[in-house]
Amino acid sequence: MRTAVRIALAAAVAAVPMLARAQEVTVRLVSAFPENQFYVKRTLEWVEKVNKEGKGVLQINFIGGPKAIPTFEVGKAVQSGVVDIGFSTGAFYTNVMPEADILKLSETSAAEQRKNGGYELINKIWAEKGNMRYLAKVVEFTPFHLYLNKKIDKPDLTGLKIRITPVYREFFQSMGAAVMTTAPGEVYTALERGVIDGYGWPIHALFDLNWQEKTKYRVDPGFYNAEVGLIMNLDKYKGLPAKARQFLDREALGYEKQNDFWKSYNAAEAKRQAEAGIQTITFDPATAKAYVEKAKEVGWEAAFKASPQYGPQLKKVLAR
Ligand code: 173
Repeated sequence: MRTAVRIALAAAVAAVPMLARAQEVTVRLVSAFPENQFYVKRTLEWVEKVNKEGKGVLQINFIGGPKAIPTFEVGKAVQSGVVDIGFSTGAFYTNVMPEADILKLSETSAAEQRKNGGYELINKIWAEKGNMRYLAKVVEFTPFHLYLNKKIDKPDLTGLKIRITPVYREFFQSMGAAVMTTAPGEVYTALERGVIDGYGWPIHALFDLNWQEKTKYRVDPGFYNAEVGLIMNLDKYKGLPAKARQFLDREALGYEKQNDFWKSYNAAEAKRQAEAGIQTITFDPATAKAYVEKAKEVGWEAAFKASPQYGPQLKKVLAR
């Protein structure tokens, strides 16, 4: 072959994958939860699957956890487009919009919210107030609990200092607690130094951060429903090529559809806590019922106050 022809051919062959690559979009993801948390490990497995199936279409680049962007700044980073996707719970980005924390009051499932208008409403609010697309909820069916190092015999937290996020604020304050907001990454040290007498946290993921070493009691029953989701900068989402956007929607929904996983995981985690020597504090049935009802009442009251516009609309699709 003549050199010129050979060069032209080689260029044509090289151009094929280049064209395919030109279509491929890479998005950047950060986690508001510490990298050593099981949540993140599970999400990275999902990212690996996405990247394998998304060759030539979409790739996700995991930037890191709170060392990259602090826990309570992830929402802002997604809103402004500093990063494309955030892995976070709503309680961590109430600085973007108070509605974010209302998702903890979900009694209907994410699957039900996809059908009852909830998913559309959430996306209307997230777009309008947060410049975000709510891609999927990937933690649910998970109650929060109060964990303590001092024993109580009734729902009275007077004189106790409790670590919170917005999730627990009004409820714990209604029981007389002094509260202190911290990111998950700071709880271990606060416990170790005796700065706090307890903390709010889901039934699971205590062991990820070694808190079992510094925790004596879990108060039962649990309350609310932990929500962790994937949120995306709206401009970035809208700007994706249609094929990439549809692929991402499908993959995110596939992740959400695995949420039943948490039911068995949570049962195993409760058992593991007992085996680690964490004792449960329980109340008589009437007190336990009143405790859960109070959480709910206080939660919705705060939600309506924080968002007179969307609180009532959210209640219609989240509450049973
Ligand atoms: O306690 C927390 O940090 C918190 O608000 C939360 C919310 C969802 C899942 C895990 C933790």
